[in-house]
Amino acid sequence: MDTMITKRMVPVGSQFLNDVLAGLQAETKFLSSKYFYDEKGDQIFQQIMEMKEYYLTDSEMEILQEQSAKLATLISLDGDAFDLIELGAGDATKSIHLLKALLQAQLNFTYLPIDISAHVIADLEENLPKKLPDLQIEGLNGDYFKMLEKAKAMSNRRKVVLFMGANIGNMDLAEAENFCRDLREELSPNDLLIIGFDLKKNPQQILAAYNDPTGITRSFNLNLLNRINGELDGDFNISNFDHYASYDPETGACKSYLISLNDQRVNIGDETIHFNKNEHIYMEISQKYSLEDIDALASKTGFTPMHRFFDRQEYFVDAVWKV
Ligand code: AVI
Repeated sequence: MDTMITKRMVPVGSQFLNDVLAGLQAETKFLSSKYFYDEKGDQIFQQIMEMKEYYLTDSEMEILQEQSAKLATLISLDGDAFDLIELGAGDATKSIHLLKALLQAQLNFTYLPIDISAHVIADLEENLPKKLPDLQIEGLNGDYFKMLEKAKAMSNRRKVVLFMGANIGNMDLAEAENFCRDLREELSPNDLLIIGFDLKKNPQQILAAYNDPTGITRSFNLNLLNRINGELDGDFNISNFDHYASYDPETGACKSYLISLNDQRVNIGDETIHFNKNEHIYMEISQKYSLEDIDALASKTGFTPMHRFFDRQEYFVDAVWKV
């Protein structure tokens, strides 16, 4: 009875269900890391960002804390009004430093955070004006490109787009190229893109960030199986899977997998998936870039590199590209 109720709760043809089944029925199994972020996944990601091994957050935070005034000068160009559009704004803990610097420089801009989570946007609209009373904010809840279209329809002011947090790294190189090209299509001459990349560095350091000894990243990956159990009527036995992370210094691809620890069957709704012992599910890529890779990506997709902001250790870069 319970099962029937749960099954009816899964909308037939839901995108999540379709993507999960397509991934697990493929010859080489995969799941999309975009589904990591349910409420529990958000909490675990918060813990990841606090881990000492996960240097990315501190590095980008240092850039914004220490170099936002310079970034604001660069953004202001000829001083005309603009829209600052942030893709995947989250709680804006990093971008708040830039917002402060832009306000301090008395620039005329509206902050348009875009996020797929309505909850995130509502929080930003409620809390940011308490911290920055002069801020003009217009939150946009939805898909990046649909919301960009909406932002363009709202005003014809110059656009400055922020895409930080190394989120571009969660796309493989071909996807990143398509994404940047699509973004370029939405922008006009003199618009800017500020985009965060995690840099290629000592492979041990990169691997440690995605394979922490406390197992936080492991639970981040396994949580997607829990999510499938809860939302798609799955019966994964989580203890039958382990987390494996790899980094290839030649390509810069840091990948994570879940490994089936034995031969097993898993039901998801009416479908049954077979796993062989040691079979892997490809979960996520966190692509690392060299400066040459970044410039090549810019020029292949119609942008001109304008400036780079590094943290002191040069682990991370926020690149400023001009259309
Ligand atoms: C959100 N994204 C940039 C993170 C990253 O570093 O690829 C997600 C993550 N996965 C494991 N740890 C962190």
